[in-house]
Amino acid sequence: MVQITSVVDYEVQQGVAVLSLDNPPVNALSQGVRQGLKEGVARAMADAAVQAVVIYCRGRTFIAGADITEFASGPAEPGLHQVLEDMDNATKPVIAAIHGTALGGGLETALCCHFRVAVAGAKLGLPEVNLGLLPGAGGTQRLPRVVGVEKALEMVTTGVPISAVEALDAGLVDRIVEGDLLEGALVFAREKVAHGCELKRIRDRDEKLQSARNKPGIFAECRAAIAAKKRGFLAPEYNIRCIEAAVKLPFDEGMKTEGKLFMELMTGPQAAAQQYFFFAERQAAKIPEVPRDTAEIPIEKVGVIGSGTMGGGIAMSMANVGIPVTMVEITSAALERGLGVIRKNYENSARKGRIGEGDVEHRMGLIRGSLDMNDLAQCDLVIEAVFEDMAVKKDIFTRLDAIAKPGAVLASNTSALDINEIAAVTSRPESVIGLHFFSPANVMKLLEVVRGEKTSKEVIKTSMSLARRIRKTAVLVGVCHGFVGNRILFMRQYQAEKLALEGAPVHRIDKLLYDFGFPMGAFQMSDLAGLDIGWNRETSKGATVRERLCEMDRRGQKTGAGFYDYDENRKPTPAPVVQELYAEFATRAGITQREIADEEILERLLLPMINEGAKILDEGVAIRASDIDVVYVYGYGWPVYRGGPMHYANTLGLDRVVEKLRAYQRSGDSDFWEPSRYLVDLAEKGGRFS
Ligand code: T1G
Repeated sequence: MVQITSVVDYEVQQGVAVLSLDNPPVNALSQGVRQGLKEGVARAMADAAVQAVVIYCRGRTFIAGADITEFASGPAEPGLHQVLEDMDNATKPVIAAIHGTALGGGLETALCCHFRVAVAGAKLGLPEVNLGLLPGAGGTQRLPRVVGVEKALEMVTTGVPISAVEALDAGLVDRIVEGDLLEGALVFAREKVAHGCELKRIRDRDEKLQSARNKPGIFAECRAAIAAKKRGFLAPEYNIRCIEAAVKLPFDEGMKTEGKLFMELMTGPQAAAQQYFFFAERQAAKIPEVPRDTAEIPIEKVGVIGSGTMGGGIAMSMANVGIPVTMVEITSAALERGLGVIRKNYENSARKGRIGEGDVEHRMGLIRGSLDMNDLAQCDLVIEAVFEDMAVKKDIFTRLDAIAKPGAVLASNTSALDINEIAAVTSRPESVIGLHFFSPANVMKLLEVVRGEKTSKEVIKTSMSLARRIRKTAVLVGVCHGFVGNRILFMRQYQAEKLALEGAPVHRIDKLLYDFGFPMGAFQMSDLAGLDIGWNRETSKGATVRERLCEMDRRGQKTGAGFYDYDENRKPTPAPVVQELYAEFATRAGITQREIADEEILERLLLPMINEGAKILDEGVAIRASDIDVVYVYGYGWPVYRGGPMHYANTLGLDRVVEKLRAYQRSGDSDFWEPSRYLVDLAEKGGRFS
């Protein structure tokens, strides 16, 4: 065995040179890996005793891509292109032995091997689009030559990997290896040597491109298919253009197109934001004061109190990963309704092919309904998801405290109320935590884990781990009204209301947020949630536009009208009555309505969000600025290609943010616009949100 670099060694086993990579955690293509591959291939080509080469990775996975941590500093020599060029020109068979995930530059490396073998559980993909990039080492030129243009378009624009079995069918993998991967790869290599094999390079294959030349419409179809989901993103379109180049241009010309478009993306703000977010999402899982070896409470049985929209969605989140749930309601009608909605959701998913037919019954079988809270006595975790009223929640936690077994985690799904106040009615505040799911709870990725003052480290660790298990991204936050997400949202909604009063039409306010990249605007979002949350006809006094709309039975999408009128497909159209109401309220408030510029509208919506984020950091309610960004991208639809409010503030420049806050402060509402002390200090030091 020869150590070529610290992360690559070389050993000849009966005529086959095995290049073993060992660069934890994911064998990313660091400088040492690239150096080792380059020198290892050269050594094998020069070694007369070597008749074939196997590229193998130790640890959890085959190469998972370029080393993203190197992007900021720029790759050192040898560049990946150089390494892959040598490999592509190898004069002896080179076989990639794949397990785990061959992603990005990892798959591009495997595409420069003559053959690829994999274990059945392996996955292969080009997820660069998720980083705001495109495969920059020949992936867009080689992949379509192997799997065909349609499949390649799907893989590069979605970033979703395919299984080894699917790859075998598509011709991307030559053999699925049973048993030991390296052994299987060596057997495959020796067969190739024994029987002789043509060393045809993928770059020289054209048959699959030819069939695409006869179907020029496939690119337009691909663009149409992703238009809605990828609105505002640059990378998907650039990936498509590279695949188009592969079809239209000779290989080397196509490579030039790929290189040019790759650099345009790599040097642009969207890639920077999405690469920032890649690490932000992983940072959120790290809780400095909760060591990795903190004990976890095993969660085998979950109880959910409430079978409404939230309770039902939470129950589904658990059942989706095989965790049995007891869902408690107070009336059988409500319980039946809740279970009926869950079944309907599963049946819809099965009809769309998202889950198998058998999954419907299997998952429904995991959710047991009950009208008796005592049925929660053996649950390891109970999540309360009832009406957003402190008195109701206190009553439930008082009863739950007497029923739940010792050590059970007692969680509230409250979206804003004080977890400490809820914990205080129990004898075990150390076991009480907030698990704030976002609606629909079985779909939205974000889970705000709200720690009380007395919540134990074990309960925090358990909650963060459970989030991962139910395929959610958890962000640990502290107690304040609205925690992180809603507290920041209150600021945006407050300004949206003021802008509407001052004369900005609600549909224009919403369109600016939509064009910024949000899935919908502030008023459309209110219509979706329902204007009557917390509203009561008996006590309503018509004191706000929202109350007046509720009194007019315009309570949002569910009543076919709210801030907008909705057709049978829930398509919104501006409602003149809304503007009339705002004009009436403006007059009553002595406000002279005016034409407000787009720039002012957008600044007044977004800057208060940044300022509130700074206050949240200053108060320690969030651990780090990037956690706030994770909350906003996964919980509120902030466009990931803008990174999140705190990353966006960095791109604006904190000094500019403070200057604009102060300018709005001078025009009134002084307390609201007062810049956070933390933000001002950071800006004065020329700092950024880290
Ligand atoms: N570079 C550097 N670090 C990486 C990394 C990468 N490519 N991928 C993962 N990590 C770190 C991650 O930050 C974490 O670190 C640890 O590994 C475990 O990751 C030229 C330009 C492989 C499916 O986009 O999708 O190739 O927090 O928590 O859930 O065309 O990581 O432990 O310190 O995610 O088991 C293309 C990105 C790059 C793949 C494993 N490749 N990675 O998931 O673990 S661009 C990707 C993933 C490129 C070429 C282009 C996942 C995973 P820490 P993890 P996981």
